[in-house]
Amino acid sequence: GMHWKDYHDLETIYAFMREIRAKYPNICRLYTIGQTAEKRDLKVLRISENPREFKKVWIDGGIHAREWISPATVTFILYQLMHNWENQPAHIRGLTWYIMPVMNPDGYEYSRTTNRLWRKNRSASRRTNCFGVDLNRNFDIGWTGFGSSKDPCSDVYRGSAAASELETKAVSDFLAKRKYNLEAYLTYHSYGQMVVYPWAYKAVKVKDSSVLQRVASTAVDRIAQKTGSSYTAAVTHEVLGIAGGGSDDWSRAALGVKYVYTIELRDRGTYGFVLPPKFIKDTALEGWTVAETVAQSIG
Ligand code: 0X9
Ligand code: ZN
Repeated sequence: GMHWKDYHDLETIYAFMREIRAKYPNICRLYTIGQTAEKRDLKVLRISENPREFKKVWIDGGIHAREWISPATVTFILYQLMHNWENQPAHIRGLTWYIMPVMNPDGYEYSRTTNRLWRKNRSASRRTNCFGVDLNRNFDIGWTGFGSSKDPCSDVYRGSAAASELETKAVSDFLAKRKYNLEAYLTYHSYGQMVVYPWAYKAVKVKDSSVLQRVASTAVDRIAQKTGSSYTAAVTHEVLGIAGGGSDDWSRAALGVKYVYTIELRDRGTYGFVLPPKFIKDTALEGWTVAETVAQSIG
C-alpha cells in the first residue's frame, strides 16, 4: 500500500488512485487521458462534490523523471484531501480537484530502473540515437524562445514541435476542454525550495503579480512555521532565468488560469534530486501547505 516513508513505483501510485476512487465513488472520477510512447497510461483523478459548478484546481507532478519527491508530494496531497474529506473546510470541499501525480510515467520508471538522473520523457528522436523531450519545454508558449534546445540529445530538448509529445498533448487537450472555472494550476518540481509564478518565457510580470506574490509569500510563511524550511516566493524569470515551453506559462497564456505556481520542493542542493526518503513527509507537508493556501485564496 501507499505510505510516505519511501518512494513508490508507478503501479503503486496508480493502485492508490484506484483505491481512493473505490472508497469515494460518488465524488471521484478516474480518467485515463492518454498513453505514453511506451504505452503507459496517463492518469488523472478528479475529486468533486459538484463538478459543474465548483471552481477547479489542477495539480500535477512528475513532469521531470528524476524529481521523485514531486509524485510523492502530489500523492500526499491526495491523501491529505481524502483521508478526512468529510471534515475538510468549505474552501477545500467546495472545489473541484484534478490530480495527476505522474505526468511523465515513462521517464519516472526509467529513472527508477535505469538512470536515476533522467529528466525527459522516453520518446525516440528521428535524427539521432538520443531519447526524450523535456515536457516542461514542449508546451505551446514561447516554444522557440530561450532556455530550451533544438538538440534531441540535450536535457532541455524542446521536441520537434510544440505539444509534439503525447504527455503534453494529453494534458493540454484535457485542460483546454475544462478551462471554464479553472482557477489554479499547481505543478510540483524539485529542487530549490521556491514558489514561483509567471512569466518564465519572457522577463515580464503578469498583470496581477502582486496578488500572486502575496499568496506565495503567505504559503512560504506557513511553511516556515510548520517545518522550519525556508522557501523563496518570486517571479519565475527572476530566479530561474527565462525559459519557454513551460506548462505553468501555458496554463496562464492559453487558458487564463489566475493562480499559476511552480513549486520547487526540497532541497537546496545538498542532495538535490536524490532526496533521501526520510525527508519525504516534511517536504510533502510543505507542498500541501502551498495547495491549501491557494485553495483558501480562491475562496
Ligand atoms: O526548468 C524547469 O523546468 C523547472 N526547474 S527544474 O529544475 N525542476 O527543471 C522550472 C520551471 C519554471 N517554469 C518555466 N520554466 N516555465
Ligand atoms: Zn522539474
